[in-house]
Amino acid sequence: MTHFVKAWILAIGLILTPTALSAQEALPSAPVVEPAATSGLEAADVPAVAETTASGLDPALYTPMKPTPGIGMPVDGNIDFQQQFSPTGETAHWINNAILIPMMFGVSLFVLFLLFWVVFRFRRGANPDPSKTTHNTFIEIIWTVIPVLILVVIAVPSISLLARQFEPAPEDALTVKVTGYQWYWGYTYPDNGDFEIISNMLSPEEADARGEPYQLAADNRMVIPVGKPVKLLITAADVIHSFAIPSAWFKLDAVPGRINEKVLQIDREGVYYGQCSELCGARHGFMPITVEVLSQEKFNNWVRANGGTVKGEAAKPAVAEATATAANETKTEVAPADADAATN
Ligand SMILES: [Cu+2]
Repeated sequence: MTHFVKAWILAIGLILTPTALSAQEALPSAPVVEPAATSGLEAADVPAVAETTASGLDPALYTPMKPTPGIGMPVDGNIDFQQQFSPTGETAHWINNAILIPMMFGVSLFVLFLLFWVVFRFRRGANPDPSKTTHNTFIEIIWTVIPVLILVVIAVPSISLLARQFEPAPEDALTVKVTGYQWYWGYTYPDNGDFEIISNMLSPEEADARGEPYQLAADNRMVIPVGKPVKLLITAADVIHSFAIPSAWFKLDAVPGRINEKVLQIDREGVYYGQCSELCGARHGFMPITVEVLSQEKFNNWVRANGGTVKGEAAKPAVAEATATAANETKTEVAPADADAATN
């Protein structure tokens, strides 16, 4: 009887707890940092009404791209990984689908077959006089060698993939510093005048108005050029966060007092979503990551719209874009000799 009473007390307690603890629900989605800190020049002069033009940046230079449904975001009912858009992601996805899953199926079916075979063929009724064999050298070699071969087939591509994921970026790669804060992200562009983008989650209404998925969409995006390795320096200002973009096969912890480095490369223009992936406090689930991948030319314009400087170009914000962009195409010639030396 006491058991019964205890169980009921526990059950009622459990039912009530979530309402008491759901601090996340109670908190408004208002950003911790005022958006004015966001983007240097523009933010101050743009009136609040301009919110509807999304970023508040000069629309002649940059208009936020609409995401493609099902690309760079989770898809309802999908049991596979998200579609991959980075070189390492494509390899990893291929290893999973072409090597690991067939092997898992093969091994499972083989073991199931052996099990049924033993159960039916060697049951007492069918096999009244069992064999007394205790050793069979040939079979013992087979069941050692085959699993070893299976492990080698898995190890070779997966270890080389692991190594490739942590290869340092080329010397001339664009650097973006990513900082995790409770509970939003900051993106600094040291190669482009060191401006910082503060990125907060959009409210359901704002996300809807912009045609973006709620809880994945952010007001200001991290923008990178397409098809180029970008060096991300990842850190945090308060507690441990984790910067993750599933469709780029990217995840790295953001640790206060430490800078973690990893290359991010996305080979298709578009919008890609991610989330903080290290439990970091009450609003951990509300600090999404939005990455917009643009052509080099559009990326340069975005940098100018933020009052930044384009690499290899004198600090003269918002001049004739066409000539400036043309000059930029040759921007990688910073120190070719050094770059070569570093890659070798
Ligand atoms: Cu976090």
